[in-house]
Amino acid sequence: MASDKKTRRLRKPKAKKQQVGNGGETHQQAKRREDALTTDQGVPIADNQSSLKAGPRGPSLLEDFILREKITHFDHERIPERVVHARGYGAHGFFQAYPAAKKLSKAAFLQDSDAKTPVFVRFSTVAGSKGSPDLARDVRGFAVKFYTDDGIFDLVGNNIPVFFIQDAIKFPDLIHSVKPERDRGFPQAQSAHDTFWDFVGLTPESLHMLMWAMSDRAIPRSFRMMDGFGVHTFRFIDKKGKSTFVKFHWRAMLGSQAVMWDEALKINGADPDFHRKDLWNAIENGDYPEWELSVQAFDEEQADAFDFDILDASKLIPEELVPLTPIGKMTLDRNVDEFFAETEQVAFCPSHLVPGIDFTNDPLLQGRLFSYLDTQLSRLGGPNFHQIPINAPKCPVHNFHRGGHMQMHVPKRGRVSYDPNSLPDAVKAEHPSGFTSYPEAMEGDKRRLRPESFGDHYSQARLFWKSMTEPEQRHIVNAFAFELGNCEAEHIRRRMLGHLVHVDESLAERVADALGMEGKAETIEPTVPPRDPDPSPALSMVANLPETLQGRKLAVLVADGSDPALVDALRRRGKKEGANVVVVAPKIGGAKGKGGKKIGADASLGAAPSVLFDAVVVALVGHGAESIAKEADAKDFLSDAYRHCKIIGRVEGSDPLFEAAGVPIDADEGLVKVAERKLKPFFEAAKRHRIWERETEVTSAG
Ligand code: HDE
Repeated sequence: MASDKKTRRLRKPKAKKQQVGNGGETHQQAKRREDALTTDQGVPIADNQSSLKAGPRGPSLLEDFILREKITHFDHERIPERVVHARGYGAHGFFQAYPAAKKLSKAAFLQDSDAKTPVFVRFSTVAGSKGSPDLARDVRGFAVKFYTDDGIFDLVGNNIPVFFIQDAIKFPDLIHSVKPERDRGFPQAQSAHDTFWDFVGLTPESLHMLMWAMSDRAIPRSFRMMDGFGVHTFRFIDKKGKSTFVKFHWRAMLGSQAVMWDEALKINGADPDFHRKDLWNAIENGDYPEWELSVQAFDEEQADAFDFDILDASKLIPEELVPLTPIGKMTLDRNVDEFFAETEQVAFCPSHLVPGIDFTNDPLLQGRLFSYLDTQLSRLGGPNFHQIPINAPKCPVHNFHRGGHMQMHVPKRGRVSYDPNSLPDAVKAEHPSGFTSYPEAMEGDKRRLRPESFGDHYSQARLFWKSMTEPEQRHIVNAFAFELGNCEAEHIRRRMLGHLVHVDESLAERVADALGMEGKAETIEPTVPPRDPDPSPALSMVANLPETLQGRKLAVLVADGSDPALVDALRRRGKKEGANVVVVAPKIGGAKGKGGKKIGADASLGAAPSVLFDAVVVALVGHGAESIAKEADAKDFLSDAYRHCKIIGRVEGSDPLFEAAGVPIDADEGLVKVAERKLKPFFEAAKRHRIWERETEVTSAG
């Protein structure tokens, strides 16, 4: 009986009830073979909607190679994320050298100022995993791949010019301490926990970098508004073989800008893709971001005269000591076509170098030269990762490497795969202009030592602190208080306070005060007593902020009754100033403006809090103003803009919202009246970005 039932179930239903494919009529069939959906083997697929079954209700058949191929490919879609810098975003562009560059280096891409060298850049955070939010407090990676005529040059830098450790052997310890704690698997993308502060507190060489990591540099406003640094000292080699030491600097043409900590926290909630979206949109809109590449160039004699070691990556060279020499400009003008194929598979290696550039003996750099090639083997599956299009040089590649996982290259037929050779199909030979290492003299005993010249851990931390403006110092204090406040172990906090005393006593006191730990600093004896360097004004972001609206985002808050003519005028003026004006209305469908005229919205209030913008205009009138003033989102929009020290334009009629949000209409020069014929004062003020004096009025939390 049972088998009878089974036969019945499998019996073909009557033709009219049978469903084939996705239901026939709605499915667009490709008209031509070239447009056809195919398997990976190129076999055209007739039905991509249903798996192959015995009867309409199954079971599925093992022979369904189309289903199995599709699912198998899907199962293997992910590759291991980068062990550090997992969260990142990339774009294509080009680099053009300035004429001055060729005097310093014979590198092919620095010789011709008319030539455009293609580049690919990937920006990243360090600690978080691939899905972590963009605005974590963290160092940002700034890695540039130059596809030069002489091969690939990777400048794999960060947005901070120094590093936590001096020797590569400490890198796994540093990273294990900052990553989620081993037993509990949290926190994600955060240095604010015991293990990180335990490690750095016991590693005083990290003090200088900690000052940078606690500063606003670690919460950039945009990748486009972020400087980059090569960190290590490199060498440039000129045509005669002369070596000049260089430190690489990328300067953002839009200026170096940051968000505030409270903004960062809120942006992570409102738009965790804030940075990647910003870069993508800017490039799509044709606002191509640019960076100038400069070097600090110096010779052996100058290097010997510095009171720090140029091989120590925890030190920078103040620009007042060695000024920047601009050598070219990079423009990013093309988004990727496929995130995975390009941004995820791009493989940077500091060991990718071209003739005209060379390494130094910086022990951190030396370790990196091994690490990156090694990590690509496990991430990308084998030694042929250079054949993936994003990694492939754009100049000829010839050698006798053979085979390996996923070998794509089919050389011309021949027998020779060794060198030297003399058979007729013999191919490429060594070339006199090929890469040669700078013949630096070497001497010394083979030992595991830190040089004494690496011993001063506090002087440059102090240099950084002294170079900051008042608001920047305030933010550093608040960041230390936040991070150490998240440490459960009291001895870890006390130890850090003990280190801060050597950076600056007032810094240590302010942090202790914020933690409620006055007088609790551990006594720490520095190995080398700190010096008291002169400040380096070039290090401050606030002091060097360009007064511009270029690349910034302005929100105009409207509701029913707002004036469409004013909104148009704001859009036009914003565009002229290089800003992106976004109209925010209670509903994405827009508002019914004055005279019944529709005002289109770019975003709804719930989805576009003011933390996503650099300045705001509140353009409310009449009953629209009265009703929006009752909404929590609207009150937060305005009170946050105020708290974050932004320039706020106020259109007459908006007062109910100001009252409801508790924002005084004339508290300071950042609150500016706006009318259709009175736009200039607002746009001029908005170029200042923030009114820092307001910060202490509003909150001590920064
Ligand atoms: Fe990295 N680093 N790093 N790093 N690093 C990696 O390589 C490493 C260091 C930097 O967008 C990894 O491909 C060691 C300093 C960037 O794909 C890995 C040491 C600086 C990126 C690695 C350092 C950097 C990485 C992980 C101490 C600034 C992302 C995945 C000796 C100058 C590149 C990968 C991208 C990535 C090792 C220290 C910058 C594991 C051992 C200093 C921008 O190889």
